[in-house]
Amino acid sequence: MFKLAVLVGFPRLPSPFDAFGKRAPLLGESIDRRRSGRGISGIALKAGVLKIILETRGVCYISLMKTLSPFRIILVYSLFLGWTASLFAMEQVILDTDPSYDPDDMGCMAMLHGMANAGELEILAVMNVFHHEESPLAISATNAFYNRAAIPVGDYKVLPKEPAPETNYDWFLAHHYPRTLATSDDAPDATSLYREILASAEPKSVTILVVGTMHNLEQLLKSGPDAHSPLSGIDLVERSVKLVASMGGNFIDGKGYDRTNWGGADALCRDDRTWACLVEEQNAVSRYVLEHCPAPFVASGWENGNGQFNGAEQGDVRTGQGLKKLSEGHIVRVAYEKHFATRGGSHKIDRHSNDQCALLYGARGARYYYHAFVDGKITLSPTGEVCWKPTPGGIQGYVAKKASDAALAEVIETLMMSPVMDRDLTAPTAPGDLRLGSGHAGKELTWTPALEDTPGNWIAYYNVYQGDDFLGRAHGLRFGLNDPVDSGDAPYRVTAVNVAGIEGPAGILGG
Ligand SMILES: [Ca+2]
Ligand SMILES: [Ca+2]
Repeated sequence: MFKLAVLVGFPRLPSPFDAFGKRAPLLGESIDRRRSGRGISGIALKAGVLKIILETRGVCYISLMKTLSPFRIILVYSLFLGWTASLFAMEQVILDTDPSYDPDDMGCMAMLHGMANAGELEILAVMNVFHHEESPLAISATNAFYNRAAIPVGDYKVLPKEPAPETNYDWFLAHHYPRTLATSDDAPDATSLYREILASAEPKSVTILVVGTMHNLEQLLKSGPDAHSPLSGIDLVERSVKLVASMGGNFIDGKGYDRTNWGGADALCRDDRTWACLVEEQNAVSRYVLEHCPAPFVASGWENGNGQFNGAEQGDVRTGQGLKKLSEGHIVRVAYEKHFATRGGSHKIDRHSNDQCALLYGARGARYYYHAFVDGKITLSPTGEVCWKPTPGGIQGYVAKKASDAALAEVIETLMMSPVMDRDLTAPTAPGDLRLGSGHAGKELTWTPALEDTPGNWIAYYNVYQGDDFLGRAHGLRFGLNDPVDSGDAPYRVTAVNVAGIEGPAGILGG
């Protein structure tokens, strides 16, 4: 395995720490990024491990090990494992999140960017489900902070937006960090973005990580054929989605009351804890998804991250305090500090990790972290009671902690502290094989994927032009031409844009 890593893995090593390059200005780009980025783990890697790896390229694993301190052996070992694993599986994920009152959503974004650095996964999009104007903007700022500003951000459009309280971290991030989204109106509708991405995805390839409520998922499942796909939402999810991993429920002994994203439960209502009462609308949304989702669905209940609640005695997985080791302007550290500033002070910022526990399973699988019970059916009652039963042919389940709370916390917090890679300034290749054809919704332009071979980076979307006219953005491999601008016989041009926002050369048709 290690020999394979040496021979095959090395050529895939990323060069994330190239000299700082020029980057396109983002909205509000006056922040001093030297203050706001790149934590100590990045510096340690830059100064040590990568230098060692590059200098010892071709040296066999054993002699390499002899030259390294135990600390570096662990780091190199994990790099080997990461890149070896990445040869076989590059997960493609969509994060569905509600950055607003809980900072664990920011912890999830940090974890995903860290796993993307190591080549474990690609973040196809981040969907916001919260009604704050600043929630999608905070997502955009976070992607920009990690030098992946072009990752598409979808938004739940059913409810009108309202401003976040100025004490909230989503408000602060939106007002203090550069971002690509100017307002939430600039974010595409999450349902449409989901459909466009899933329509071009490989069969059963996309993992949806839901760490907020399931309103976006409900809209997706209820959607009908549109310009992106002739399939219903349910058929599209069945075709393209590999797994839905959700933070929600309560599976202590396979049965209990939810108190989180699935609507809470009236059984937990107490005079001093009205927030734990059932939210009927949220409960109804979650029931719809659980009853109609055709893809494998696995939940991590509140007892995993926050099991020290209401006498459950399941243990908390506490993370966050390690963020204090990052630079003062690090966006995730700042989010945690702002969250706690009005809740006892920003000096102590560790908390339970419900969202991260669910995300860890969704992105990496059970590994040594969890026992996974995935061959059954979950039911959620109108009063918030959750029940899981093994069922022949069942594809729904839950995970229960296998590793210790401390071990899970260390895995999660280490990922939350992942370095910020330098911006990928090398452009993707041109899309290939442009064709005009007739799709289900009329005339359409299709192409084959462009390539982006800088490790830790990928194609975010495609720009479509006719002549000098910009026709629009495509989040897949097709673009409908039912409403083209009148550019006569001017050639069509399609370019790929990587997650860093660098646009490649055009594939050209006609002219
Ligand atoms: Ca959340
Ligand atoms: Ca590149």
